[in-house]
Parts: sequence; C-alpha cells; structure tokens
Amino acid sequence: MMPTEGTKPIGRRVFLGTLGLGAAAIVAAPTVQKAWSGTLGELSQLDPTGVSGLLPNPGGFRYFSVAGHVDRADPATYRLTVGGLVDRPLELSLADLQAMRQTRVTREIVCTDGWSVEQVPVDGVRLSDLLDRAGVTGGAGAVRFTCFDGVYSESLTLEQARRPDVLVALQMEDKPISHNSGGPVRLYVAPMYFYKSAKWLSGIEVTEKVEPGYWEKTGWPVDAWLPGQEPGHA
Ligand SMILES: Nc1nc2c(c(=O)[nH]1)N[C@H]1C(S)=C(S)[C@@H](COP(=O)(O)O)O[C@H]1N2
Ligand SMILES: [Mo]
Repeated sequence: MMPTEGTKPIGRRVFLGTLGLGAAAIVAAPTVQKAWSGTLGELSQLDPTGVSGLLPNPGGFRYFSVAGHVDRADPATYRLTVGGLVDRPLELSLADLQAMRQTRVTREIVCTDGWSVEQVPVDGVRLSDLLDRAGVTGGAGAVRFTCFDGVYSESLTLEQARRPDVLVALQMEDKPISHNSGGPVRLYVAPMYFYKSAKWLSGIEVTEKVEPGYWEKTGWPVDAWLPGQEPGHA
C-alpha cells in the first residue's frame, strides 16, 4: 500500500482517480496498478516498513505490516473477543475456535499493490457463525476488527460480514496461519482486496455504523470488492 503522496504519487492518484468514475473504471484499476508495481525498489518505496522489499515471497505472498514489530501470540493463551452490540460477549481461545464448524474458501488473493496468488485454500470459522453465537442486537449495522499489532483496524457492514465467504481464518494452504501471515488468527474477506483481511485479529466489535479502517482513512475504498464480487453481479 502506498503511504502518502510523495515518492510514488502516481499509484495512489491512479487509484483514487478511478473513484467516482463508476464500476468500469474501478474494475480496471488493478491492471493499471500491475503496470507500475513489481520491482523491489518500487516495493520498498510503497511499504512504510521497508520490509516487504527485503523478504522473499514464497508462494507469491508478500509480507505486509504497517506496524514495525509485532509480538507473537502464544497459541495457548491467545483470545479473540467478540463484543459491542451483542447479547453474549465472547472470549474465545484457539481451541474454542477450532471446535466450531470449519469452512473452506478457495479463491484468488489480490493485493492492491499488484501481486496476487491463485486459488489459496483458507479454512476457519464463518464470521456469521460467530455473530450468531454472540447474538447481534437491534441497531447493529457494522462490524469492526482490531488487531494485536495495536495499529491496524478494518470494518465491514453487517450484511458483508454475514457472507458465507468471510472467515475468521485459522489455516491457510492447509497449515496453521504463521505469525508473519497474521496468525494465529486472521480475518479473510475473500470477495475483497486483501487489505480487508486484517492480520493478528484480536477483537470483533459489533457497531452501529461502519468506521473506516487504517487504509480507508487515507482514501482507500471501504467497500473493496474484487472485480465481479460485489452483490448483484451475475
Ligand atoms: N494487522 C494488519 N493486517 C493487515 C495489514 C497490516 O499491515 N496489518 N496489511 C493488509 C494488506 S495491505 C495486505 S496485502 C495483507 C498482507 O498479508 P500477508 O502479509 O499475509 O501477505 O494483509 C492485510 N492485513
Ligand atoms: Mo495489500
């Protein structure tokens, strides 16, 4: 993701320039971005931590974190809280999550920086199952996600959050999610760009309205549908 204007102004301007031009222009944006990203030099300019350009990317993933250092969570003491506008606030261990129904979603993962990975199997608990377990109360309209890196946040409308392809993910590529990939638990919003898939997930809060997340406060779309994934698309 681009930090701000400056070193590579074209990237963000190109993307923001598509906003307001309608769906066709937004669909075209990833192609435009592929044209300017890719080299290590460019990547390190796009990444405020400077880390992604230094690491190899086995399997096509590129490490990304807006926080410089993130402490590992001990799988034995990890807890995910579900609160806000719910009847039964929850505090779930990894074992609690593993004991719930597991769902697999296999899709292409796409980052707005121009890289993607084909057909990645991701397993975990449907967010809608967690919301049902906690019992969403009247007046709720959105869900906010917080992370134990202490910095990142994301959000979805309640309708988006209830889609069957939105997971609280425990495994990627048939392995427990590694620390660098946001484990032990990350969000996986399959129909949207990968920035919606918050790593190092620690809190789920049901709220009245959508609160823009970390990148969205800098101008990225809150509804980050991948081409063809928006509701109503044939
Ligand atoms: N907590 C947290 N989650 C995050 C991010 C981040 O910086 N911090 N970056 C997002 C972006 S822009 C991408 S592309 C993916 C990167 O995931 P990866 O490091 O597993 O490739 O995580 C998303 N979730
Ligand atoms: Mo990204």
